[in-house]
Amino acid sequence: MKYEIVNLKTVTNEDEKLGGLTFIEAERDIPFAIKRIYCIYKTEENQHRGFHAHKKNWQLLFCPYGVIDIIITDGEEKRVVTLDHPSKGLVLYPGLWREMIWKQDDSVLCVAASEYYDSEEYIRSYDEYLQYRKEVGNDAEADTNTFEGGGWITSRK
Ligand code: T46
Repeated sequence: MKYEIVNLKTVTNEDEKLGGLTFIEAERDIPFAIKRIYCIYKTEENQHRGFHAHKKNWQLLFCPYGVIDIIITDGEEKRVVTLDHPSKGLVLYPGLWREMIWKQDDSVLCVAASEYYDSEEYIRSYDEYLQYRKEVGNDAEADTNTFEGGGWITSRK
């Protein structure tokens, strides 16, 4: 299952009241160029979102405020990655089914995506997803990008 947990570069201030700063450089810190960024906010604890896979999109997910569980599966294996610090990012290759659970009120989910929005590249039915994986196999997670940057803290499992 192709995903990466990445350590996003973060600068903290000696004066904690000033807060922190996290930044991401496309194609250096993450293995794709960014075409789109969106955020999900004002979501209450225990809400579930997602329930889809992308056929084309590479995505970086991170949570600058709060705690969000990201559940990912390729239809066989399942992993839960908890985004609980602004410096923790999750890179999802295309072809993975994902669900998100808000573990804290008002947690913010930020997503950087490799493609412009296209509703046609979503799979929103889990049965359809399993059928897609059956037909396409591991090519669903095709590793077409090359990446020679740094900053990974753990690699795909
Ligand atoms: C994901 C999770 C975390 C757009 O017009 N452009 C966009 O770039 C996006 C992301 C959405 N929209 C419109 C399409 C829908 O009418 O916003 C509405 C809500 O989007 P959606 O139903 O896709 O929301 P979620 O929570 O199912 O999924 C979204 C992202 O689409 C998805 O990629 O990873 O948030």
